[in-house]
Amino acid sequence: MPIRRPHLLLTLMLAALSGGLIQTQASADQMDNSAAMPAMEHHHHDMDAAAGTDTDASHDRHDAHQDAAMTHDAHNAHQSHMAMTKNTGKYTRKNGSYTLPKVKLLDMAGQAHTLSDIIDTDKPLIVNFIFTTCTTICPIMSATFSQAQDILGPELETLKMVSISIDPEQDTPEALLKYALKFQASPAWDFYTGKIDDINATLKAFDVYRGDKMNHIPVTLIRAKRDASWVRLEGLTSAKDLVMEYHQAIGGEHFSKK
Ligand SMILES: [Cu+2]
Repeated sequence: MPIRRPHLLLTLMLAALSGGLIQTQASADQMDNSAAMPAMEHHHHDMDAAAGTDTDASHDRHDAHQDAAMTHDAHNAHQSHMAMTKNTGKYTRKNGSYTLPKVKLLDMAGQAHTLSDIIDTDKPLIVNFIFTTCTTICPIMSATFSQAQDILGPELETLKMVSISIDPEQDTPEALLKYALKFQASPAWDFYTGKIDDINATLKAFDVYRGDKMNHIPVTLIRAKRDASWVRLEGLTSAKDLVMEYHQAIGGEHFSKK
């Protein structure tokens, strides 16, 4: 597969190597699964399933596998997710303005950045909220971001895409790194995690906090520039729709140059 960010792969391999020096049995198992190149190949399949329209088969398998373990509430949330995944291409759009908390988030290398440093950029922003172990809407949203990169092409250099984890306990910087590689994230697309309180404060500020990751909603936020209000898309967009919404949001001054 084409690796858009060879430096990410290198970081991942270095992380695996340094982990190897002080490995426990559990981490050794993890490394075996994650660091080896052949393991990456399996992810293609996941992504293809997520990107395609017919994911019913994987849903059924997923339902069967989850039924035993899930609580009633979680199961209901899961079912509503399943309903949502069948609605790709139906979304709502509204404007939003959000007051962001003074928190720090961690990038894929484990470096801390203030949320305002991440968000306060002159580049247009596209932001979503995901967790790497999600088997429902997040792989679809991430495949959409991945495909949007292809549509945007050279225009990618003029914008920033940001995915913020809603599951900071599972989503270590290394987990995000693997996820970024799986979805062929370009240098324009960054992933962040952080301390639970900081992540929750961030999610609350963007009105995407739903108390439990199983209840999360598909939200994509687009901001044309620093002082502009946000365009809030709720629901699953196709990559084409996302790019169309992005171009609409950044408006004439960028768009008319094309
Ligand atoms: Cu999800």
